[in-house]
Amino acid sequence: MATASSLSRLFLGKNLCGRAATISNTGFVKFYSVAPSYENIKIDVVGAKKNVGLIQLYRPKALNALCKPLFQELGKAVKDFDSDSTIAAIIITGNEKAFAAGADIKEMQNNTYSSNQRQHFLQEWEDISNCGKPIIAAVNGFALGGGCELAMLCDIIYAGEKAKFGQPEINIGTIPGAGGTQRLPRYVGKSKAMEIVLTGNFIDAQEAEKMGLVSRVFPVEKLLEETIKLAERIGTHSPLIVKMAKQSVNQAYETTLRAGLQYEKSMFYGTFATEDRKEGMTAFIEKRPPNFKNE
Ligand code: DAK
Repeated sequence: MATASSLSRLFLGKNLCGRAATISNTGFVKFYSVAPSYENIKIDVVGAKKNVGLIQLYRPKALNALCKPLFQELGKAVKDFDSDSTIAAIIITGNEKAFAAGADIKEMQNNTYSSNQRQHFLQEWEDISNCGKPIIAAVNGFALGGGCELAMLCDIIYAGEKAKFGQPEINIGTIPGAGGTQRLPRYVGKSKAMEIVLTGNFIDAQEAEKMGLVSRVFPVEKLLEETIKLAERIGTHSPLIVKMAKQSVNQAYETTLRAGLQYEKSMFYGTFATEDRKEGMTAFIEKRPPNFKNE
């Protein structure tokens, strides 16, 4: 069993600005200093092989409300990790109280229909779904409105046992705008999604897991450690094939079954154009671990 100090050693790394970082005994990221270019997020590279990009939403006083500058920083960090060949997977997390309590209500309070249209309000949210690498949401605390939608934009959601999910936009006279009415029914079915969207009620982590919104629930202090383990496990595979698998699963949400199956078959055939597929099968037959080259 890993001790707190061995875990600290395991995750001891350098952030992208070359500064040392570690995780505290409670499992939360404790940065000795903040990357100077970011004010609303913190980034780090973690895992034994330093191949996991970690993004922590960091507006604790506003429960990580997703203001435009935060989202611009998040979009840039995701893009940078996506194009960094040493990174296998990305984790987005918040803090113990909040993953994110939604888009920033104070920021949008005086918006109008025409200003939203003119300025393509919150358009940058789409950047996250263009990421080719797996993104895992590690959710502790509130994931509400845009916070829940951000988690659903990720490929896998792990939750701490005190996490709370919800689409409470109805309470403030609006409706979800980044997938709450579209992705949520695909995760949990129509009746549950309707209940969540029309009441604004929160659901807890255990219920979210039962519904299929969350894939696993952990004690609060174990969440980040377990999420890093998951990212590291994904990182043992060929990045090229991981990307193809992610694209293929995503097709299930974008198209008909027939078109999706066709897409999957083309991707499967496509893996046979890669060196990594050859290496994977050869290694199996030779009874040795594969040495993937991302080719
Ligand atoms: N925006 C701004 N500030 C927020 C906030 C938010 N969403 N949530 C919390 N805060 C701030 C509070 O104002 C408070 O600030 P001060 O008053 O101290 O300055 C501080 O965080 C602490 O909050 P509370 O005092 O309220 O804390 P409590 O523990 O009592 O309550 C709570 C926690 C999470 C239950 C409560 O804060 C709450 O109900 N928050 C609002 C949740 C919500 O309604 N979220 C949905 C927002 S609408 C789109 C993309 C995204 C979206 C739409 C379109 N496109 C791509 C087009 C998303 C829309 C939304 O998310």
